[in-house]
Amino acid sequence: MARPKIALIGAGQIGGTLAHLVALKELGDVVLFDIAEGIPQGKSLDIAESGPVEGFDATLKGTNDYADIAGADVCIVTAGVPRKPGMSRDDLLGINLKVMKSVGEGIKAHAPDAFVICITNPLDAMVWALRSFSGLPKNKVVGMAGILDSGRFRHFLSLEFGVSMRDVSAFVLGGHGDTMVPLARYSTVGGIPLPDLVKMGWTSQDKIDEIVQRTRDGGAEIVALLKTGSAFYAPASSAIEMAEAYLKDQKRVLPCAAYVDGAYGLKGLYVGVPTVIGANGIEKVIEISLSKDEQAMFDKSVDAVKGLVEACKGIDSSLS
Ligand code: A3D
Repeated sequence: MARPKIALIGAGQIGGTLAHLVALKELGDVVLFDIAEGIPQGKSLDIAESGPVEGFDATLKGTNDYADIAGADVCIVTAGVPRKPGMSRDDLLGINLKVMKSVGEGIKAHAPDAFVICITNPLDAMVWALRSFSGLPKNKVVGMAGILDSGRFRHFLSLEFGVSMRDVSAFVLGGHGDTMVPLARYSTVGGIPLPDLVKMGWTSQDKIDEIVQRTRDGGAEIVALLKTGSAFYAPASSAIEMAEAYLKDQKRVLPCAAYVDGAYGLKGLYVGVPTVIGANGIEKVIEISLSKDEQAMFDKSVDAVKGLVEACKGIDSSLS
């Protein structure tokens, strides 16, 4: 059986890291696409030359031609511009919307059967636009954010409790922005929910509140440190987890920016929710019950996403 073909649209910081991870994990052969000439070719060759040392079997091809992504099983989209210190994700909307148009048309023409994972910011609006421009089925186009946001939450919690990150699970809902909703009630250490851990005296509510805020600001914390771009290692790992769930039909329960129509009272909006990912893409959107306060935070986050979607429609009249 032929190896899966994985097209990475955008060969910048995340794209290059994705290519390396795909090869190291032997998930398939890589086509690395970018409009910048030489970058995808150079990165692909560099990673391929690590193959004899790492001992992986995968081919890597760098390209500036969409025809090379033909028949891809998975496309991971990072094309566009990342933010710089002082910028919000939303400041990227105008420029990245144009990029989504060309990427969506490229995927539509050459890889219409792919499972498409969008990472470009502002995430929830860009994945919505990419889905519209590509015309692909809604269960096959999804955004990566929840795994990263909950990964950050898990990391900070493991530091607070002094336990393995593997034993910490965490839940983040809503849009990938300042209004994201980390849910303490559904986050656990060794299966024990955070509110119970506060009652047990292992931590304090103030500490949890601090960690929730640090999670919300997790992207900005890295941007402020790097100064020249945004996070790329953890975002790449998170998207790879989604690609692997699809390629191996793992039925993983993963938080993603999925198309929600009906659940959570939403009518056709991309927003971060728990999902099941398997061979059919997004196979299920899991609707959890929310307390009054949680619902209010979720509604605020949804409103922020709706505002960005409306802004996209204002810029490009072909979107509806
Ligand atoms: P960067 O290293 O700048 O790479 C972006 C690449 O896109 C560059 O190589 C560009 O040449 C390329 N590009 C620009 N326009 C096009 C086009 N029309 N077609 C193809 N390629 C193009 O950025 P990065 O890899 O650090 O980040 C990529 C995106 O991911 C940015 O929008 C970030 O804001 C976003 N991001 C999202 C998350 C989430 O959690 C959702 C996290 C981190 C970064």
